[in-house]
Amino acid sequence: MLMLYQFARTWGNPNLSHFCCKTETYLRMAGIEYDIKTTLPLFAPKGKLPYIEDGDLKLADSRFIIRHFKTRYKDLDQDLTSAEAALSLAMQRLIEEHLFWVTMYSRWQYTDANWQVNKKAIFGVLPPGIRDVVASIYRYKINQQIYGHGTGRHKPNEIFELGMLDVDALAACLGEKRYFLGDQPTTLDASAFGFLINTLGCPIESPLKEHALSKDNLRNYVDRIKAEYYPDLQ
Ligand SMILES: N[C@@H](CCC(=O)N[C@@H](CS)C(=O)NCC(=O)O)C(=O)O
Repeated sequence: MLMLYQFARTWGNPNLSHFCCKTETYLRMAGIEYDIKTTLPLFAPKGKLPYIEDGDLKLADSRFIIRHFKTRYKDLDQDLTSAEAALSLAMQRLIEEHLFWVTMYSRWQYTDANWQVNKKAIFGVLPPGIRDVVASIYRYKINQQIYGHGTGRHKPNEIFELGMLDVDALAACLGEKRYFLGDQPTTLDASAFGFLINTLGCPIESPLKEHALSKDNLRNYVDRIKAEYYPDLQ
């Protein structure tokens, strides 16, 4: 059985990790059978989650994992035109390489209250004796990443201004459609859902969350996809 390694479920959502939620949502949208093992990134082959094991194959990174799902099981993007496929890739990059960092800033740096919520959700599974030490080491490491990406060099209002532009673009791209590229779910929906639920549907408070919540179509989209593909979490 295909095994998905990811963080433990929390907050009543599929996953607190945008990338894990993206990967599991692809599996559900494509109707691929799988099992889950919960773990932490320090045990992952590339030091990040998710990763999968499928027979002898061990694969990390949601992009390579979904490429494997497409060739071995089901390609949700097979009916896209080349222009739609290009739009899908561009939007995924916006979501995963830009909006992601604004949400990371919100969780790991913006307020102490957010950090405490984030810390409990990720490191709460560790024994009390080492929990705080591991959390502090990771917080330092992730904050270095946020700075290295460039996002962490801006003022809070500037960071959120940039993230809100991403949210505006997503809201405009979705419009009143059922899915981002029409009537059927594609990889872009797996990605968008994974990141939107981790922006507007989780207990991390920020101007970015408030802005995303003000977009009725994005809020309804997240609620609809969660209800349709995660009835077990309702
Ligand atoms: N490009 C990777 C990104 C995965 C990623 O950044 N995972 C985060 C959780 S959302 C992680 O495990 N971070 C741990 C770390 O950076 O140490 C993918 O698409 O899977």
